[in-house]
Amino acid sequence: MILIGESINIMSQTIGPAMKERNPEPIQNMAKAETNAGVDYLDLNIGPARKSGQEFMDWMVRTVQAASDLPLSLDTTNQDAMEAGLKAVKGKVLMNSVSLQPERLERGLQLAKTYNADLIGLLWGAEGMPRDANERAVHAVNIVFKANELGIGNEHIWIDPIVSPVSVEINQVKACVEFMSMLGEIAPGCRSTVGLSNISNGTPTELRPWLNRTYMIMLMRYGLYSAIVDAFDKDLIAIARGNRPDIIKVVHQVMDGESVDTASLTEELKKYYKTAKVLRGESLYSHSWLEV
Ligand code: THG
Repeated sequence: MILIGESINIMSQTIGPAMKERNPEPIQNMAKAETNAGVDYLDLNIGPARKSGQEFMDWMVRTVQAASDLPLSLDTTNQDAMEAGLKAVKGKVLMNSVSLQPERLERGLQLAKTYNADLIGLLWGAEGMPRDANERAVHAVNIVFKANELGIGNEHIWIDPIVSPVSVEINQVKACVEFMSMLGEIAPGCRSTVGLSNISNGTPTELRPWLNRTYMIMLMRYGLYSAIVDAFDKDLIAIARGNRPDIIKVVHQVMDGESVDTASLTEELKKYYKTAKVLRGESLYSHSWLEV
């Protein structure tokens, strides 16, 4: 799987202020730390960047590329900033993202074409968040069709079905997995990605990794190609790299409705079992789901 480090991000309490002050050192240190943690791309999330977006993204690209050789994912809704980043970047690049709002779609696809960039096709429609797997499917077909019209091949499109927090709406958690299981037939040859940590937004910090890792395993089962992740979660990286088949086995057993002898599981595997039950919608989410 392709892993994209999420930590260079305007919302971050440590990196956000450095970004606003154009202070390169903390950002470059973070870029190096994520690179050493073993991810494949770095996401540069400058947010909406309504003010001086072009200068901001240009500066971010140069700052990070002076510290890391990894390819970048340029994360902004400001299309002028996106274009400035695409101009500044050296090497392979991913546009994060192109969504289906009419005013976004056309220009976003044009930019991808012009700069020969891969793009994340974010399944956010004219009416906002898709309600279920079918609405996601319709959006996916539409964005792939429009991209193909411009001569952009499916291998350049990374579909993002939009992960939403388990603490908010379990049906959306299930819909995202269901959609992943359909994607290969809907858009053959397309790649996929998710903002994985979205699943645990609003959850106590120390518990978030259990949700992130378990949900990743569920999506990986249906061919998830990449994910934007916390590069510093060592167990998550180990799972993504295929080094924890024991964990994957338990999560698959829950997905298949197999009965699991929980008494024979280690404390660690029990946590994955409980978390998988929650993410399947078979136990109710609460902040103390690992205790019950
Ligand atoms: N899809 C796509 N891009 C995305 C998302 C997506 N980009 C943004 C986001 N979602 C993915 N990136 C993050 C980055 C950080 C966090 C979650 C998702 C996060 N950070 C901690 C927090 O906010 O509490 C820690 C912040 C800090 O370092 O202080 O949760 O869905 N295409």
